[in-house]
Amino acid sequence: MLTVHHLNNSRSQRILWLLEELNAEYQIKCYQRDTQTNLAPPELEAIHVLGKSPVITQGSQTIIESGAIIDFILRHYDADRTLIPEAGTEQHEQYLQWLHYAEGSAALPLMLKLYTSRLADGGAELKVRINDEMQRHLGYLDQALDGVDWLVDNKISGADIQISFIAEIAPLLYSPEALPNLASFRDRCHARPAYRRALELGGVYAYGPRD
Ligand SMILES: N[C@@H](CCC(=O)N[C@@H](CS)C(=O)NCC(=O)O)C(=O)O
Repeated sequence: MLTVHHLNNSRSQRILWLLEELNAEYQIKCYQRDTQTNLAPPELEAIHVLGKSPVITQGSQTIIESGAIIDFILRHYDADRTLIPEAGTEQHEQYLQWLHYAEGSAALPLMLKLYTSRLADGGAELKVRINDEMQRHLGYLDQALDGVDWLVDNKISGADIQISFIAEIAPLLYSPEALPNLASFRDRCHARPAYRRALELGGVYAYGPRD
C-alpha cells in the first residue's frame, strides 16, 4: 500500500490532492511541525534521512521530491492517463518541464525571499536580485497561464498540481494583483472537489482557500 508521509502546512498537501484526483488507494501518516521552529519532527528522519515532506513509501521503495513523487504516482496509478500525457508526445515533454520547473527554478526566489525577510535588515543586499528573480519567474508563470486554464494542452495534469504550491505561496510574497492569471489558476485548483477532499484529510493548511 502506498503511504504518504504528510507534514502539516507543506508541499505534501499537493500529493494528497493528486491521489484524491485519481481516487487511488493509499494511506496517510501525519507529522506535525514543531510549533517553535516550524521544522519537521525527527520521526520523519526515520522514513528518509533528509526528514522532509513529501516522502512516500511503497513496499521496499522510499521516494522523495514532490516532482518525482507525482510522476511515480501517475505512472503507477493513472492507467487511463487522466493526468499524465502519453510518453513520447510534446505534451509529455511540457508536463515534465513544469514538473521540474516548480522546484528547480520557481520555488527558489520565493524561498530566498521568505528566509531573508527574517533577517534584521530584511536581506537588504540581496533584495533587488531576489525581487527581480521572483518577478521573472512568477511573471513567466502568469504569462504561461494567459488565456488557458491549465498548463499543458489546456487540460489539467500532474504539472498543474505541482505548480499549485507556487501559486499558493506567491501571494504571501508578491502582489497578487500583478499576477491575475496565476491568481485565477490558484482559484481553479482550489475549486476542484478532489482538492477539497485532500484538505479535509491533510489537516491545517495555511495556503488553501480562504472560504
Ligand atoms: N523540493 C522538495 C522540498 C521538500 C521540503 O523542503 N519540504 C518542506 C515542507 S514544504 C519540509 O519538509 N520542511 C520541514 C523541515 O525542513 O524540517 C519537494 O518538492 O519535495
